[in-house]
Amino acid sequence: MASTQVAAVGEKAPTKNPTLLAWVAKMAQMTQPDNIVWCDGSEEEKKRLTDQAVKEGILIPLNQQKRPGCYLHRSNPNDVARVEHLTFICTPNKTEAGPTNNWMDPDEAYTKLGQLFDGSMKGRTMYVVPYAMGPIGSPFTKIGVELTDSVYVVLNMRIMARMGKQALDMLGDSDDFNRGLHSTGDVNPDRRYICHFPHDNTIWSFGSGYGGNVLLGKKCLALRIGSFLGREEGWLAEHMLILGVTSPKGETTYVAAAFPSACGKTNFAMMIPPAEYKGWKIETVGDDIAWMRPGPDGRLYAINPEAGYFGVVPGTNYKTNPNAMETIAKDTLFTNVALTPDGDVWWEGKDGEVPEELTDWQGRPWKKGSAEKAAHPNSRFTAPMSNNPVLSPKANDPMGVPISAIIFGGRRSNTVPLVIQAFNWTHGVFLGATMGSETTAAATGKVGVVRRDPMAMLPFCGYHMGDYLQHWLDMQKSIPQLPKIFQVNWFRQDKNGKFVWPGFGENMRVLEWIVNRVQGRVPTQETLLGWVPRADQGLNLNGLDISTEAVTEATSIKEDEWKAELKSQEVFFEQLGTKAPEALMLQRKLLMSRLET
Ligand code: SAT
Ligand code: MN
Repeated sequence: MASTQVAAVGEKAPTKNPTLLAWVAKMAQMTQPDNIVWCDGSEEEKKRLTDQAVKEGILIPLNQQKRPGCYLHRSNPNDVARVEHLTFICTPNKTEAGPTNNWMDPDEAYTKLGQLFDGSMKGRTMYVVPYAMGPIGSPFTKIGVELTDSVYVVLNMRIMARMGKQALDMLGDSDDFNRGLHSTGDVNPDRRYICHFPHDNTIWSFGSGYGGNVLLGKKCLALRIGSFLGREEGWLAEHMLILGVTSPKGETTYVAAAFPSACGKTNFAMMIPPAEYKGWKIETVGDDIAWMRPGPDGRLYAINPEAGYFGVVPGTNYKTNPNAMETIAKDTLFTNVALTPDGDVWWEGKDGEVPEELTDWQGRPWKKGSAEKAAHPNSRFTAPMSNNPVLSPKANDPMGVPISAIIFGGRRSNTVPLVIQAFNWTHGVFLGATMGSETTAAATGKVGVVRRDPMAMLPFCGYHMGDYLQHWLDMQKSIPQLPKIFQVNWFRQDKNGKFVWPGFGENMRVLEWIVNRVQGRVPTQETLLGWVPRADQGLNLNGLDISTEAVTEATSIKEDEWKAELKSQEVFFEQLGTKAPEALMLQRKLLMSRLET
């Protein structure tokens, strides 16, 4: 880009922020876009960019009677999920990134990606997307600016974050913003890199157009860079939903819960309690990310930094998640679902009959009974949280909500019982640290293999996992009123491979027990793993169509399984080397001794 055009970056720009202008000019010099468009987040801009995306075939308008304001996007079939093997933490020192992250030297990464970005926006437009993660004006909120050549990214960022003028105004003249650079490149997996530079508050993403690889506010800023900042600044950036549960008496308890990608965070956050729970209410603060810090009253306060949901579509229906169905009824972008002949969307697990004929997620004709899935297993919706019928009135509260319970939940077909309460904070951190989960389609790679996924943060922790766990332990000192910690598993199976716990809305029963424990109301039973519901005064199973054997199976603790589990935990702790926190090693030893006696 010629220097006169670079000057135009400043002239057309709706800001005088010198750091921002200089950085945009520098990035434009490298990527050489034909145009630079500063996004303001207005309705007019949304319409203009949507029309343009439709004209270019990036978005397919859906039947506007059936789904007003909704569009379908088909990504490149080689680009359908996060790519963990191509995601890097670039710290000067490899140890800082730790053994669970891919590492690249920052100089090497800037050079390598610089070559890819060099001229990558020629013939394209660079969109400057200022965005806020967190409510405007909140002391928790962080500002980011993403430069992207993808109109799909702009339209998604507009839903997922508070984007445009409001973010730019909040930034003012400050130089404290995340510098995100994204180019779709030629969508070649051999030239795909998602690089994080935590010391520079910078993210460079090249060669993808999909989800968590490119919506840089989400996993990249809110979790990887966020966790790094959280450690420096004394807070926690977590892969957690946040919900408020209100009892018929009007008492509201806020809960944060970590589950790996595609394990039901969105469903849990929007759950409708079963008929038995008349008068109870669940409200969503967030469905994926929680930023938590100690508040002035000694409690731990959480905000959801996002403004929308990027949820898994397959399996969503009026039984599993009616509120999600309402949320995606309008103003939603669908990615990689199937298209019906009348211009609606379809996916495996949707309510009603399977249509005879569809266009599949790759745009190919599809017939009922076909062996191939019509929608990609990781197909997604991007929907504004304001569409959610049970959005918490606190979702935009700049101070966030006080968290009384933290839940850790993996996807485990065996070993881990339905619910356990940790003995104390350190033991709770141990439960979170030793979480295992079977892999899902949310990341490329084999599905269904158990991997250690501490706090569901394995793919999202921006520094050494051992230091991260120590940070969790250290946070105890700055939270006088600690939340209680729990572990759950909705995914236990019997020997025929059938889920023993019905899950979804019925998880309300487990949540009620958690609330009762937090409020100090029910007695409990001690086991070697932690506190569990008592057989007599424990889980409310009234009106639940489930056999006693199934409940026994769901809640059972099998010592042989736990001996194997401890072995696999050992491998994980060994990986952390000298950074494995002593307190957690001791927890492991205590559990081992309880198992042996
Ligand atoms: O593609 S995303 O990373 O945003 C979704 C997920 O894996 O949770
Ligand atoms: Mn997630």
